[in-house]
Amino acid sequence: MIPLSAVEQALSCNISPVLAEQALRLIQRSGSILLIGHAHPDPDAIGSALGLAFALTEYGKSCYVLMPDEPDLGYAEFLPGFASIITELPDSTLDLIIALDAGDATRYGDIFTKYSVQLMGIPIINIDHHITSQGFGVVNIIDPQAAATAELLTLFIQQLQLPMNKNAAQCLLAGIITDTRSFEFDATTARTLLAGSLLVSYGAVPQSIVKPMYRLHEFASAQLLGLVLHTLRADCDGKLVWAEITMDMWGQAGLQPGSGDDGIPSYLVDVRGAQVAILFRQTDANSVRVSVRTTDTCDATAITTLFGGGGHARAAGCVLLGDVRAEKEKLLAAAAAHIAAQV
Ligand SMILES: [Mn+2]
Repeated sequence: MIPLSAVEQALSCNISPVLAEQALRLIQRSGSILLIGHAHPDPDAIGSALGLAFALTEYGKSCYVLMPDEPDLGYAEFLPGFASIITELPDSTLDLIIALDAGDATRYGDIFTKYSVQLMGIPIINIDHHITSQGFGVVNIIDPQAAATAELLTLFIQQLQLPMNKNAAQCLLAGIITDTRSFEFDATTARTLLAGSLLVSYGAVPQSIVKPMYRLHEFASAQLLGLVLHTLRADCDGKLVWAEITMDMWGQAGLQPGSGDDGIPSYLVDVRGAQVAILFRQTDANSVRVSVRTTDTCDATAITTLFGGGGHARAAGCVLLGDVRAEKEKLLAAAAAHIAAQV
């Protein structure tokens, strides 16, 4: 194995020493620690909580990993400890809360309202990487340079000299891989890769995360993709591409309407030259769900908000109701106008 001392060294001095010391003191004086993730938890929220719980358990602490919503069962395939996740507060004394992957108490579903009495007065360490986060704990470790909360926790564990182990490393690598889509997104830095390197040296296996997360799909979904690609169209010199899933396609592929189509919008936006990719999904006679993906300077929300939807610049959605045929034409015209408005 390649000696990692340089990597370990680079990862040991990233968090403010004052904050690291305060966090370590809170952890040391606590016997029982509650780790929580945000509403509709993604693998970064869950992997961060499970990963830190593995490290803190080895450090001698009793840990509970609580999520405000039932996590996607598919994540069990690559997250050790998944079965230990609880969605109700345990009936135990708690000394410390560590809130992960969101910087505002309201982002943790109903945890702080439903359990306001039980959680009152328990100190909170808040660890997050979102640029908009203010932090709501007594100790706030917020670093928007981190591509994932799991990257920040890798630094945290390293700097506080908490015990890293194979399970912790696997959970944290899952958080980093999913928040960067396998180290692809702009947020990925040299430090992100160093964190990944350290986690792999502890036994985390990238393929065991990447394959189930991004590549494996059901036979029925592959059949649906085949049907959808027959409807693929382009306009605006190939800058606008779209496709649709009609009502009968779900049945032909053996799927419930609205299921098994994950990844199709991303597939469409990867057509070379596409700036806006749209997938229309008819799930009943009177409504069409629309997924918009963009590249370059296009903003998906500039299109979806015109139709009462929302989302992010790269991925957004809306629902078309009423005369869905006419609404589809309107949305395509809005997309073409948005593309034409880019310089
Ligand atoms: Mn995250």
